[in-house]
Amino acid sequence: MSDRLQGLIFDVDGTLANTERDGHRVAFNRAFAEAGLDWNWSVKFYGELLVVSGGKERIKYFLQRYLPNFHPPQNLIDFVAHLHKLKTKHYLELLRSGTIQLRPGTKRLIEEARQARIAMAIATTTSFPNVVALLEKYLDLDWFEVIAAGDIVPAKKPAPDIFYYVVEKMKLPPENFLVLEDSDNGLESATAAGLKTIVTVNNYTENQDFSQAALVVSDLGEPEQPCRVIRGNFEGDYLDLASLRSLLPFIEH
Ligand code: XBP
Ligand code: MG
Repeated sequence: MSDRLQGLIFDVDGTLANTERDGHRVAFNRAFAEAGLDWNWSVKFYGELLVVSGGKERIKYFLQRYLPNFHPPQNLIDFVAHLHKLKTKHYLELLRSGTIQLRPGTKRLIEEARQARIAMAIATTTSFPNVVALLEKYLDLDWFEVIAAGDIVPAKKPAPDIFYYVVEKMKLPPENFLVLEDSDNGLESATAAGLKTIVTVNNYTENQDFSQAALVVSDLGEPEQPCRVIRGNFEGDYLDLASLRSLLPFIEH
């Protein structure tokens, strides 16, 4: 079994960019206002709702848990789909306005991986248009062999479906991948798919359980902006391909 690093799989929200607090959450609130609803998800409350991956699933969870007596003006599925369509429109506007930036080290690592001909993919719960907009704005769609997003699989994270889908498409052994994630849902999903995972935490996820991660850091770091190691065996200031390769043999297969 080779420990050679052959593929990197990136989560999007919270990993490539901190999109939730000032992106998705604001887009949801603008969609609710446009639909004439007085719902407003605060920064703190949205953190509670992030337990559910998937924007449509998150709206349904919100209604079932917090507004059980709400009667939608049409059948629930169509109502949620309508709200989510509005939300995605607002999210794309926010993204295109430059509100959201890539996290430290993400573009540097991706460009290094490209030079080294490491195969790269996206595995995200967010909707495909959101991924395309982010990658087109800051990176390049062509750099990713597979872009697996949103409803392309029947079950969203923490189910392993999205990572199984990517590994199957990439035609590489699971043990030769490393996954970059930010949340417990994402870590659980990747781990269930037999993939080794590095977690870069953010404000919403820093207190979650990452005991199954190969390494937990504040972010990928930059030479002039060192990352903070939260758990695991790494002493550098930033994660580059050499650091990722050094992690491979020490992770339980
Ligand atoms: C994060 C999610 C997504 C976004 C909202 O995805 O759970 O649902 O919060 O996007 P990941 P949508 O961390 O896997 O990138 O409204 O398009 O679902
Ligand atoms: Mg994420």
